[in-house]
Amino acid sequence: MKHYFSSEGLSRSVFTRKVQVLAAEGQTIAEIKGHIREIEVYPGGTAEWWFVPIKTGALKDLNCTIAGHSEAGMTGSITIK
Ligand SMILES: [Cu+2]
Repeated sequence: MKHYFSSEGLSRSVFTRKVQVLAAEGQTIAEIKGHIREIEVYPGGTAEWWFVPIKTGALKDLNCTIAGHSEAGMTGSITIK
């Protein structure tokens, strides 16, 4: 099942260096550069978000935006110190 990693607060608190996309076998298949707010990850895949924090904060808006997933507990918080 695919999932989303979504946090508007994180996107506003970091400078994204790149997002690296890996296939199920582990090899890199794409690198994405620029402003990122949400990443969709498919079954067996991996996305690595490389960033530099630019401000501190306690972010409570991490969630999966697929219908029913946040309600099922796919939420989280991020602390940048
Ligand atoms: Cu999900």
